[in-house]
Amino acid sequence: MFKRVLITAALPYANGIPHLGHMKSTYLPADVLARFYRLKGVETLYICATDEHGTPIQLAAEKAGKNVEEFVKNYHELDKKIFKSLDIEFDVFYRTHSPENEELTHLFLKSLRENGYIYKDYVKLHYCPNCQRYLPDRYVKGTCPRCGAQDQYSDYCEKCGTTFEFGEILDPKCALCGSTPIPKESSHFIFKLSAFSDFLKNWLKNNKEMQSQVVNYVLRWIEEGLKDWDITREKDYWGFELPYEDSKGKKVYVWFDAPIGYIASTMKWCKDHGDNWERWWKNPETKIIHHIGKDIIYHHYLFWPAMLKGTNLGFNLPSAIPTRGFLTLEKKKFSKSRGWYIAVEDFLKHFPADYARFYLILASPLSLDDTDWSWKEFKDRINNDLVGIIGNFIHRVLTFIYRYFQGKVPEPSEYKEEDKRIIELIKRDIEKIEKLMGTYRLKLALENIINLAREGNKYLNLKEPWKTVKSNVNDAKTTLFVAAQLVKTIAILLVPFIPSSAKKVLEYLNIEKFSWSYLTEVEIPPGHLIKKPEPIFQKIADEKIEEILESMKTENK
Ligand code: B3M
Ligand code: ZN
Repeated sequence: MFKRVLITAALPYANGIPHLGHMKSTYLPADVLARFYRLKGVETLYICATDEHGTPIQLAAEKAGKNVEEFVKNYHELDKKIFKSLDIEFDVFYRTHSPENEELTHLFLKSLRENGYIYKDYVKLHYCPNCQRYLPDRYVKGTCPRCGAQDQYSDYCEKCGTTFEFGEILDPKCALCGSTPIPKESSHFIFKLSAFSDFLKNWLKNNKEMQSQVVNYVLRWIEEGLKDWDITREKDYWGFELPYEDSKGKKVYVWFDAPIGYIASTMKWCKDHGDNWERWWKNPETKIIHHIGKDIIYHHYLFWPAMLKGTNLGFNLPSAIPTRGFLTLEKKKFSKSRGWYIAVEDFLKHFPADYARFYLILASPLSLDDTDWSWKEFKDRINNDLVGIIGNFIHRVLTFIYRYFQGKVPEPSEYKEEDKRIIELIKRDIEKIEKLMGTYRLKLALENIINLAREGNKYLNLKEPWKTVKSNVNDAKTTLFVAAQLVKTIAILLVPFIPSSAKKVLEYLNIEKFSWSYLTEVEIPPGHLIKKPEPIFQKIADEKIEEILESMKTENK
């Protein structure tokens, strides 16, 4: 059994702002899970940071005419705001260009080399004789040997999606000055990933919490043979220096220090809170759960566990790596450059954060499959499920209690079949939902909560307390007592998903303190006074959605 959970979400690069697609695959599921564990009273840390090194960021800063340190700091602040606006509540949102991360990165590099997992080798690189410098992949452009597209980076063709090895790109040119680069050798440091094949295979096969869909992929990669990994870049690269005497000022590749940023950020939190970071990272009682999108499987299922293991310093390995597919927008790929995406800020101009959280979780199965954001479906889910089923049930119960019983939860009499059925259902579903959440199946958990409210509405329709209040007041009292328990249950279960709305419901219920155990251990007692309820959710008008769809068309002409 574990005692505490450390939850991470992939670190966003500090040259762009996460949009709803990123929220869906990574930040929101991780946030819901963190809120779930906090509610359960499990010691929880939810960790994130900006990922600040590497060539694309260096290039973006240059283009913006900014000093790169200033540039990343600016994005760090922007990202922080965006996450907050969607109620994504990190315990710490730190940075990879930090002293803690540098210290840890050096520790990793030293121990891995001492243990024989990092070796020096010579690699061929593009060198521009005119600029007198080695050129990173992104600084060399040429023609794709596969599809013939011109002006492609030397490692990747954006037209046909092929990745290239050194020397494959045709007619390479230096992106800075246009001259033809020549191949030149440089000494680099290589991480011996191949040495971890057996370890990784066993670890993946024996870990019951790993997503089998992903594990199958990764095992196939291992079968095909793992290649060692060049973790060095040249002197003028934006990144940490290597700590070796024989490294001549060369730099650490961004993907080496980025995951170490998870530990560095924990270290930072611990420093600020008088805690010991090793308690979180070197203790089998801590469960470490990384949330990622499907494009970075290789790094998290192979490189990262191999790095942790290879240090021999007693680091925990990840317990689970929930991995999700991307979000499409009206069945087309999100693309920032083409304006085909939804910025969090734009969404929030029209709707509250909880509406995005609600719909995105429903679009967020624990699966690599992409799912779609359709504005029409968004409207339907909000209007039918959130407003029509959940909101309606809650509001009916609260107003009946307010109107017929002066806001006092009535005293029940003997339970009949229908009443017992609801009480049983509550008990059974709390257990079921808890299991689903603990195994990262948040979409199913939320659907189950919607279903509970649906059952609640059926129950009210069957028992008709608005009629029985005149003809059989004891039955009306029993109904509303039981229904009040269900409202409480639904509200607490919703706290991780739509925290601000769920807390509003709890406020109307006049419940100040609550936790997961309150679900099963505490009943709202007869005589408990509730507050005057107001509807929590508003329906979305058809015109609003048409307006949004219209503006997307004009922006995308
Ligand atoms: N910065 C973002 C990405 O590739 C990358 C994640 C790092 S996680 C350690 O999605
Ligand atoms: Zn050049």
